[in-house]
Amino acid sequence: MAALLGSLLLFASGTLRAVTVEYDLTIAQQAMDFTGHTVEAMTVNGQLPGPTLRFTEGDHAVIRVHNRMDVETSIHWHGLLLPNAMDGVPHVTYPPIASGETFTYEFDLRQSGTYWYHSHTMLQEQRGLYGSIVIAPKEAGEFDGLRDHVVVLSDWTDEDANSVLHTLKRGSEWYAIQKGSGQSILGAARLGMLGAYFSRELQRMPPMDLSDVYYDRFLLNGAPQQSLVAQPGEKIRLRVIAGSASTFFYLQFAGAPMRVIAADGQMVRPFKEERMLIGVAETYDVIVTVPPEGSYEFRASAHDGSGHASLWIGEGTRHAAPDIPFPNLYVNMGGLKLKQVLALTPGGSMGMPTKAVREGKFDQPGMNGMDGMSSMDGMMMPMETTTTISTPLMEHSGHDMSGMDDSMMPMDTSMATDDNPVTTKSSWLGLLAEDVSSQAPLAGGGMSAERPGPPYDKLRALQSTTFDASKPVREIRLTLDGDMERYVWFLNNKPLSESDDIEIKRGEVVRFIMINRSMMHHPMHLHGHFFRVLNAQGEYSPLKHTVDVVPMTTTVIEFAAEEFGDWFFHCHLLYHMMSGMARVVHYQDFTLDPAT
Ligand SMILES: [Cu+2]
Repeated sequence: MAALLGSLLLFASGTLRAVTVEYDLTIAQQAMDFTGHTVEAMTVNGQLPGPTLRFTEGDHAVIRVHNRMDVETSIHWHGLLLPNAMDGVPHVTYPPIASGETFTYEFDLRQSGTYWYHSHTMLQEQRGLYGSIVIAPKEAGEFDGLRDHVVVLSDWTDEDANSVLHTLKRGSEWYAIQKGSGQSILGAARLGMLGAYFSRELQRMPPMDLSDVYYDRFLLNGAPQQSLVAQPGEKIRLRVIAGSASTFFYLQFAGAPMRVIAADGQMVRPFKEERMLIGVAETYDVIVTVPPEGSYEFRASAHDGSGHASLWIGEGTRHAAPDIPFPNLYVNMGGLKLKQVLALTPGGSMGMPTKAVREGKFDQPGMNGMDGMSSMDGMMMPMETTTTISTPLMEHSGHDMSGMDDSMMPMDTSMATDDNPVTTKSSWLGLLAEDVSSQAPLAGGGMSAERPGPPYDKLRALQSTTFDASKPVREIRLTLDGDMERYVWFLNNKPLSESDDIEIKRGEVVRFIMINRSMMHHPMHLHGHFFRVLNAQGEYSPLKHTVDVVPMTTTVIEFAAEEFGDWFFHCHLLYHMMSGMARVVHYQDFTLDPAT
């Protein structure tokens, strides 16, 4: 009895200590100018990105989201552990916030670190609905005395995002669907409407034109260039958030290598990095030390080389970060175009046929596949050179590769005179080009040292992250595929609309084996959980909420199924998510609120 009383008192005092922190976020359509043209953006409290929400671990958050737009909206808290009904995915965890309505989120903060929030409705994230979350730990750690500065990276196009997707799916009935349903595509999916939509698309959608879309600007806290006053010798903790819709960035500080201390909000054993790749929806905390004199550039370069955004730290003479070698590409595959090569999946499966996948042949983390590429012998393969081409900011024109040395052609030099450079006019093409060119079997040399992949093998958790060995393990194998001709993206060869939920049980350890048979990076995000990314650190494998599954590789993640609910699991490339690359992870016996 005494023990019981003791625990009750402890509980009571814990409750008393909890501080309630309240925010009001007003979402509105607002004219903004990033390019010299005024277009309508979507803002939070009149800002793009939205305000930084600051809390301390253990706080009770009350966040009222007011929708002043003429369309429905939603806000999802990316990376936060919270009750399912507070997760903010329309038609999955709650009804959308209708025009003129307010939704009040309320939850306890069970974690600390750098996170972010964004709309989960249609393509609104591309239009500006995102912002940062900083949660201080209950007890200050080694780095908490440092000054911190939030860095939200994003990509901007003046083009309406629906028209971007329309272009990607040219010939589709996207607008009809949108008008007809008046709901998000997720909602449509829940209603089973998308099956018909996609089957129509699969029959009649003509091939996309890769060169129609590009980003006008890359933004750092809402502008291409920012500066930060700092003292020589000062150490600053940058909380870097990739809030972009579809852009990965290379991060580099001109002053000295960065010290990486956290990934996806979780502290890791610190390590130094000269240049690092951040995937869409990931966060990294890095410490930079301001050199004795001058202003030093912290640069975020778009993965495809089409531009960058900068934070100039310190005052005086400017010292720029180096340009990153352009992802050069040479494609002439015996009449095949790049998009046709990419369209080889899932049919060709790039050397990873479904039968072999089912037999578990590709279950180990790391590089895979490409056996099937032998049928393409004699064709020119894309490749990456290490030539640095200095491109002016936002220069989208193609680059001339006529000076390319024949000896650099890895597979078929007989075609070297038939120069047919692919221009990198579009971000999409650039991303694709990068994906193709960075593949070891294709490029002959893998990702170059100057264009590294994600730094996952260096991420080491501070404590062991293994689970109780007595728990049952559920293993789920997922192939990541795409059909570029139709611009449909799949998990296990099915888009969201044609698939069942992924069912799991409370108390299990769930292991996802993700086998990427496509030529694109897919930053996969699981709502409401942290998962271990199995890597070189073994027992100390890091905990993340988003992981880039690199082209032609297998990534294995594990999580404890302890967060009851229906949780969205999807590729965080916005247009992939909207084109089918998503699932609902459903806990057995969980029932949705009927209003949802
Ligand atoms: Cu994807």
